[in-house]
Amino acid sequence: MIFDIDNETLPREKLKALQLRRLQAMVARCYETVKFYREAMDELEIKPHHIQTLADVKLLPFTKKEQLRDNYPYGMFAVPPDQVARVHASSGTSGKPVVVGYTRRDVANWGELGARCLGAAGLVPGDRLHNAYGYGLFTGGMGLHGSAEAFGVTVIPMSGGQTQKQVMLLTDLAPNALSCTPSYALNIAEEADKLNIDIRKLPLRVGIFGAEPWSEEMRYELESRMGIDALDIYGLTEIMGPGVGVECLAAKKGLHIWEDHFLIECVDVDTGEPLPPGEKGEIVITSLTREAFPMMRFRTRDIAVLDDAPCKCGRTHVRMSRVTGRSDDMLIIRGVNVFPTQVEAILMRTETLSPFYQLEVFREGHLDALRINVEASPPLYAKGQDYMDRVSAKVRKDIKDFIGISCEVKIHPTGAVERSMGKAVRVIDHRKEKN
Ligand code: DLL
Repeated sequence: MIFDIDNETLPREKLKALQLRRLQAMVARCYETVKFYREAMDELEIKPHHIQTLADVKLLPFTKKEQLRDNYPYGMFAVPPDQVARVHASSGTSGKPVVVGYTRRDVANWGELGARCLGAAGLVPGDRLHNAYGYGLFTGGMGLHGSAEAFGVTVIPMSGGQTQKQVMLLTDLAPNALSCTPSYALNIAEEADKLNIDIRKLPLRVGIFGAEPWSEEMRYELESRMGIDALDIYGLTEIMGPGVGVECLAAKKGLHIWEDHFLIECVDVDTGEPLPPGEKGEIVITSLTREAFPMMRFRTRDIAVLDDAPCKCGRTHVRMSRVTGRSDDMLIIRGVNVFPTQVEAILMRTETLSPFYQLEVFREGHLDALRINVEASPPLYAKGQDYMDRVSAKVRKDIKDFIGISCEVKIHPTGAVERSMGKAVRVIDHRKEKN
């Protein structure tokens, strides 16, 4: 269902004209109201009137996460405190979080864009959404909650954790859609198995999964295990929570980014130069309508590819491929670049393994070494160590053949790998530990 037919199917020429008008207004407002942006533009000798075409966006300075931290907590806000309706914040595991503000209109826009996402994912008003993203400063819970209310579905604000209770409510309240991270969905599916509940028999139809990288193989796992369509949703604290873009059920091929509200670029990670559609690079986002916390060319560090070909769902908004990973999650093992999702894809193609895994990186002498911890499916475990050794050798060979790295593959019994309640921790990097 298309929630906002006029805007979601706006012809691209009109969409671009709208983007330009909004970009010009946004740049002028940032220049006037946010000292950080004014100084950054002055340094490059760029004034708001230099933005004459959409391509001129490349004249503007990039904004990096460190700069947001430096302006903690309110330095990047573009409205007076009495106009800020709500704040959210990044998890801030490494230092101070980034605090982000929303005006009432920002909150309303977020709801509308989230509602578009629910429609694109195949929900219809009257459906029920079980929302298992965490509520709080993290944008997942409140974001999907607002989307559900704007769209007109019943929201079950479960939040993350209490996995047994999740299964009970999925069974008893009969929701049609589940929103959570893909890794947590797996955790829920496993809990249901333990409780002898067949999720595939429930009315659950759609999964709205995001907030962490996941692979097509993981989609297949979740869809077959839960009897649902699993769709990808994207968002980030600094720009707007979940709802910046979503996959449509019709094509299931890339996430439509709502371009009337966001100007999306893909740039070379090293040089920052814009790349044409079809080339893989870092996603850079400029918000076009945010009032409280406008963002100019935010370097997301997310690696993806853009595709502006028409989509069979009828939406005209550009599509972004799955995010394969963050540039800062990329491991460099003996000179080869590896994303955890690449390893995930291979593990999940190995049927005798369970889809729970974690990578450990450490130093062996002067070289980096990778250990992959993964769980055996119960039947594999029952077959004993010799058999598991053979599976492990096969996975090692596949990883060598497909990714090009040598690694150790350690197969553990069920439950050995930590279960995720939200974003899964895929990599433990012992190189960062002090000796
Ligand atoms: O994760 C917002 C969100 C909540 C998105 C619920 C989707 C669903 P942050 O905690 O700020 O915000 O993390 C943002 O998570 O830069 C990506 O690296 C990653 N990420 C988000 N969505 C996806 C996705 C929320 N669909 C960071 N695929 C982003 C891959 C994703 N990575």
